[in-house]
Amino acid sequence: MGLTCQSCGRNACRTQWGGRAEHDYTIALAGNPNTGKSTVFNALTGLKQHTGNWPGKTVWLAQGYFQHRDKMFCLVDLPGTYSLFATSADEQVARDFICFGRPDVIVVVTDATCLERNLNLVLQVLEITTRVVVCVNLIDEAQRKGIHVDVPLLAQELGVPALATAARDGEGLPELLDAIYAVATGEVNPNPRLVNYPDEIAAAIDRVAARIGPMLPDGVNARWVALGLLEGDESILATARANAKETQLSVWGKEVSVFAR
Ligand SMILES: Nc1nc2c(ncn2[C@@H]2O[C@H](COP(=O)(O)OP(=O)(O)OP(=O)(O)O)[C@@H](O)[C@H]2O)c(=O)[nH]1
Ligand SMILES: [Mg+2]
Repeated sequence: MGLTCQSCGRNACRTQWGGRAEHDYTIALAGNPNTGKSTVFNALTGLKQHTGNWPGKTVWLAQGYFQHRDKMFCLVDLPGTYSLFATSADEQVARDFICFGRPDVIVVVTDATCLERNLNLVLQVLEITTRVVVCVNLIDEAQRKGIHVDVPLLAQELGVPALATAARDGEGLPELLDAIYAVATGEVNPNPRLVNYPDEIAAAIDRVAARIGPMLPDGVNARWVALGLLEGDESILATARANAKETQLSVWGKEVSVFAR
């Protein structure tokens, strides 16, 4: 079975967990390649997972489940990506899920040994949603290399929860679970710092976002799609064009069927 935004998204959890519908949340694990996403995924989900091929792409995604306190969570392990301005098929799958899959929380797994490079993706994700948790992984490697990361300051600067983990050893994972829970349930409402664009660009984003906003389903950030279009992101344009007819009715609608092709 292929994994789609529908099968991986909130609806999937509702279907698979039946009566627990109102307690389910979908969490996406995003991050640069090799930051430990799958290690976090395996530690949190254990064997309760399955993989599927993203429709139309030879990209495998893993989807698994875990319970924390009174809530059931569906976790999706995304391919590594440096940027949401996607180039490879892997990156497009990650981009599509982050932008259009409407996860309740996005955990960006970063590498503490080269945090600066990883923050590019973090800032891009913060453009899309406020519901972000930053996981500063490989903190043990950083310590070994004499790199100190001031994680509380990072959280303060970004405006979202951030915590240190050494996922291979399970360190910091209880705190990560608490942060995911807090953001998913709304106990914590992050207030991320956003990029300030020059007035001309900000005005263009507003204009495009106002035009495309009505075509997008709830929870899809029109501002981000506008940014992608203004960047000339061919894959976003192609997605929009390929579905131009349905777009008038329900493309990028609740079913997000555009990705099942
Ligand atoms: N020292 C240390 N190694 C880790 C940690 N987390 C993961 N690793 C190791 O880092 C390597 C990459 O981990 P993965 O979980 O495969 O990384 P990934 O982000 O899923 O990689 P891609 O899916 O290829 O993007 C593996 O060898 C892990 O064992 C950690 O906290 N500390
Ligand atoms: Mg992986």
